[in-house]
Amino acid sequence: MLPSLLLTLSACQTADAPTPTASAGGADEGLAGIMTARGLTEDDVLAAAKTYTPTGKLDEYVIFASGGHGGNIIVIGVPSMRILKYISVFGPEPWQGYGYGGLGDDVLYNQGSQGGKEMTWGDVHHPNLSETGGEYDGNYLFLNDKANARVAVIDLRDFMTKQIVANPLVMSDHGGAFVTQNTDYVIETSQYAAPLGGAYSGLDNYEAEYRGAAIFWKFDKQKGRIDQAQSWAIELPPYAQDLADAGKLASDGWVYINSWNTEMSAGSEGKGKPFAESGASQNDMDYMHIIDWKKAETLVAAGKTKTINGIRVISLADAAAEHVLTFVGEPKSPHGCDVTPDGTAVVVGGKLDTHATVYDVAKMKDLIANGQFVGKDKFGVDILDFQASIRGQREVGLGPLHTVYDDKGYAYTSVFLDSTVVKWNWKNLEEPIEALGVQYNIGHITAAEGDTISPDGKYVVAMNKMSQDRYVNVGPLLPQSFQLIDISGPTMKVIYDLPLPLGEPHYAQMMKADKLHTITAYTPAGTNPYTDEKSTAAVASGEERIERNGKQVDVYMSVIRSHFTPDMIEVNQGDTVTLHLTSMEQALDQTHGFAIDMYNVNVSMEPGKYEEITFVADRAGVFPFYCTEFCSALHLEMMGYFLVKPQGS
Ligand code: CUK
Ligand code: CUA
Repeated sequence: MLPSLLLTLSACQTADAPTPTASAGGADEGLAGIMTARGLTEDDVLAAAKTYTPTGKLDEYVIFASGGHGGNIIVIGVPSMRILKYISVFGPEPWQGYGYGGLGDDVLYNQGSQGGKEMTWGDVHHPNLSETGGEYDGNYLFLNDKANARVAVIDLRDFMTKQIVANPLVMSDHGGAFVTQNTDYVIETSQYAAPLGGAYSGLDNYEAEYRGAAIFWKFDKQKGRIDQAQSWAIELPPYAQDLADAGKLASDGWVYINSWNTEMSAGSEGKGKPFAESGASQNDMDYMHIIDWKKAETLVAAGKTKTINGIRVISLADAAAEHVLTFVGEPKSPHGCDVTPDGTAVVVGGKLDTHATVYDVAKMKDLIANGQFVGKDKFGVDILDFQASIRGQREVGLGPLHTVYDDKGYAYTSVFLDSTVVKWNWKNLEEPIEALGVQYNIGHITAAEGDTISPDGKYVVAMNKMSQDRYVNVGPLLPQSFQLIDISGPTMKVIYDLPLPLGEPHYAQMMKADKLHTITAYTPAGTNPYTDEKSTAAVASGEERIERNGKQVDVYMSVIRSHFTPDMIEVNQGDTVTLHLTSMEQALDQTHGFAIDMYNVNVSMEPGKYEEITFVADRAGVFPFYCTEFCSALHLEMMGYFLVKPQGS
């Protein structure tokens, strides 16, 4: 294959380039010369040809990757692996002007506050795209914050965080933010148990009073927001719920959640007990939680709930009695929980096991419907027989975590301890596996259209925790590493390494880029991105003004290449100032910024955007304001003065 590739590439170059020589490595030396000089193999050149994207050409897929404790989303093009954007979600970010006085402050600091505390970071794990009929629809992206138990809604028309919902029940989440196949619900499940609602109780009461929960956030597709009043939750035992997945097609109406602490270890508690590390690893089996959410909906509708911190909760006792919640054993210290594209099976990987276990959805449904249980747990939840619930198990290596799927019936499992991606046939467990080494210690794995009912195959990405020797050493805090893997051929091949230097990605989803329907400007000019409507305070040219009402000063300002109108604002120290900014632009990429020196005020003014900033002019002096985006030849001149007269002058 390579000689023909070489010929093709050389032929393209011969018109105006010298003949390849084997000697040295300038750009004029032709492909063979460059290969020799750079020590490239045929596979390297093939990988480059598969990923290199010439200037002006667009990527076929976009990845939305969690930014881990960076609290953001990283948007990456595939196959080029070019980073396209960071979307700030749970932390302030200056480029997007998020968290520096503008309208986004309400989302970040008000909606996002927990227990009266402003949260300025998040630990994000599982981005999930909205779905219609089990396919990504390109409308919204949801994201969980493990650290502060929150869920965010990102609008994919403008890639902005539009809502943060603070979970009022649990202190920590992990299984989220997963969507049902028509995005009726965004699901968030707890991780570390605590008394629901945030009350105090000592660790001696762990079993009696600590709990987990699964929260079903109702998504209003019309408004593009979670409707908290229509949302509800299910109380769960304190078993450290882990990953979750929503059923689809054959399993629509069901949710599956792993757990890893059925021992109910609360750590050493300073009493010589084992750390959670071993305390939570005693049992050979933990419990997969099988949730019948359609039945749960009927309990909620019938008022069989208690209200905790404003949210309706189905009690653990009711959930057990009504088989809203049923358990089945899962080996050992399970982590990933991934429903197959057809919805007929759920694959679970055990961190301390060597198998991937394939649960059969139909068998589990029948066992529950027929009341065939092998016992109850301490909380009265019925347990299914493990062997009767599974199709089988496949040995995949040490420490299987997460599984994704292609279009040919193969599963791709990330195997942490072995540092491999293992391809196996989840319908024919006898078929030999293929293991590909990755660098190093893979966590999640993502596949093209992988969580839909029709994955594309083509690519998976290994999301590795360690990069070690892969990149130039940038100090002891190393980047994580994504490896793009071509799965279109008979064997898997790593074709690109991408360092991820801002947060530790956990999960990601990869969607066809042509499913996006992104805007290039807010229309009409003066549109508030958070209401989708033209602000009543937006101005047209000629309407700019400054209005004073006692100590309240309202500035109605237009923003257009290359000036702000008005460009001089004079107030008295102690005045409350509200700036109403209207971008008059509509042209592609004609973005301005607005920052006031020394006032920590900074917003981004994309074309047509309305922004609003309220602050107290508490420091007297002369403060230039200026445009932060290099928008024109006279960008530096796009400035003005904010004058604050000292008190009593
Ligand atoms: S988790 Cu991090 S690698 Cu939060 Cu989905 Cu498995
Ligand atoms: Cu507007 Cu620079």
